[in-house]
Amino acid sequence: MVAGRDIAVNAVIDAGDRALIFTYGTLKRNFSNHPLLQDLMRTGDATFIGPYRTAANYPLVCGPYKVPFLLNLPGSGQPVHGELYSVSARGLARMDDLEGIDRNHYERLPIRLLPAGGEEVAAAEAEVEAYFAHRSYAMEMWKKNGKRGLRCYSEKETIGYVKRKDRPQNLTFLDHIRNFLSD
Ligand code: PCA
Repeated sequence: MVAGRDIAVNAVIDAGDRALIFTYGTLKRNFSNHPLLQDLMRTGDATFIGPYRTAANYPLVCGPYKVPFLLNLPGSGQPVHGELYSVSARGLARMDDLEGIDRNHYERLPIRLLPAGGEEVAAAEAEVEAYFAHRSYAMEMWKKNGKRGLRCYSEKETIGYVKRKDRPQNLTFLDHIRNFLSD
């Protein structure tokens, strides 16, 4: 890490003791899990920082029920666009719960970002984390998608999206993933 870069980050994003989380899927504004962030923003446990994109290429793919997954295979795919939030410890715990961190659905890992728009912050970079597909199925998910990644999870990718409560309840999230991968 270059010292000058740290200073640039702090000048743009004063996150304090809050976590910086890059959202690329259903947590984004106007997508199905955004109400959690709205809740957190109401109580001051989350703040929208702005649109960002990944500094490196990453695969962004859809899995079962059109659930989006960022795969921790840097160099493959495209720069991925999303939204950056700062969140409190309490907010982060709720997001980790939603993303099944302790159930091996997703894993929260560091990612490097660049501002997606706005020339005035073009020199700044931010060190943040994102929810990646768990490593136990990431490579298979990439192959299953024909090694074609999206640049952005947009409205057209949500066609066919099935909310968690509307999925067969006798199967776990990981069961759905296994079925999708072996289909
Ligand atoms: N929610 C998280 C990870 C994938 C998803 O749908 C997000 O939006 O970043």
